[in-house]
Amino acid sequence: MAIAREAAPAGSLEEVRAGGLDRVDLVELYRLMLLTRGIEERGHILFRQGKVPGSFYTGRGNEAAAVGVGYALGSDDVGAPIQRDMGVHVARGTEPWRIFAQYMGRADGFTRGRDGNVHMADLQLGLIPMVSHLPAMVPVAVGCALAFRIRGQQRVAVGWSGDGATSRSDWHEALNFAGVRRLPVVFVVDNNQFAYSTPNHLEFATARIADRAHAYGFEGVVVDGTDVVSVFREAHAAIERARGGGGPTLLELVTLRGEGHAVHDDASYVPRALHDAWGRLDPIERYRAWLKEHLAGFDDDADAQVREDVKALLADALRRAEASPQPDPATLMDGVYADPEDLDTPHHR
Ligand SMILES: Cc1ncc(C[n+]2csc(CCOP(=O)(O)OP(=O)(O)O)c2C)c(N)n1
Repeated sequence: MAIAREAAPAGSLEEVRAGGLDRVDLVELYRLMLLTRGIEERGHILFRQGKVPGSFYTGRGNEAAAVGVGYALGSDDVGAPIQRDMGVHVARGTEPWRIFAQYMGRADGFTRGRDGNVHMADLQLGLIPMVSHLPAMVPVAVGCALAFRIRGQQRVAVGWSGDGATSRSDWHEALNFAGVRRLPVVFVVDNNQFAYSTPNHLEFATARIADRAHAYGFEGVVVDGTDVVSVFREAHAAIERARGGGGPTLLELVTLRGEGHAVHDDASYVPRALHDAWGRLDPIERYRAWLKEHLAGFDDDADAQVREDVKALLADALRRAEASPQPDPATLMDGVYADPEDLDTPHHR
């Protein structure tokens, strides 16, 4: 039997407003999800055109989970998302043209052609670029939270991992340390039910991943990751509780990975019936239906307007990214090693 609390669904407009989302927010969440999917769909086309070096990963099906948490972050908070969380970057205000430039390894990408194309983040927006090693972003988020505590800052760190990554010991060490110190950190698990081809029932023996929070002294919550309003509500509550000294929360956001692990994987190991059942829970379709039912004035015309705006923005972003040059080979070693004089940590002074 599960120990973790199960989050309530979106509910009525009154309940959603009471949770801190007004009309502008509600339409913006929709726009951000469309933008997220549009970026990844166009990225996939660029890949097929041979313009994206390396492999290509998407978070299809995870748009509500990523946008919902990204939108709940405060302006001084820090996030360490993973490869399924393009929506966090988008919700935080990352410029789409720079994401396309990143995909194509251009000079205006965040890593200027270095490293994997989704190992990216705009540091200016309080996001930390991921590395491949699972679940490396989780201890990093805990380190940020410890720094905020030591400096006396009212800031919160959010660390993401996949479901498979929660089987690693460093994930448990991070949660234990954060629980012991009651650090201002929120752990988000994008539970898309598969770690590459390994299904949930071969990953953990508890009923839910969120049940594990109990062992570390804080609350775990299971959230329908296809319901953007429910995700926002839980993320906002957890972040503000952490800011107020209430310690960590573990949010398990449940979705189904909408595509293969990456473009090389046809995901044929995912049972057809499961795939079809979750296909009916597409987060964008669900939210569009919710808006049309609950938000007065959000009719087909209003919907078409948002979609047209997103389309135009992405067309412009692609043009701008295509015009970005390839990185100058002479800069190859720039940013690979830090000079001691660039560091301000005490032992480097
Ligand atoms: C320490 C480590 N071991 C193995 C891998 C190879 N690897 C990359 S992604 C992946 C599956 C990750 O599954 P999950 O955490 O559920 O995230 P998802 O990709 O499903 O979103 C594995 C095993 C890795 N990156 N790091």
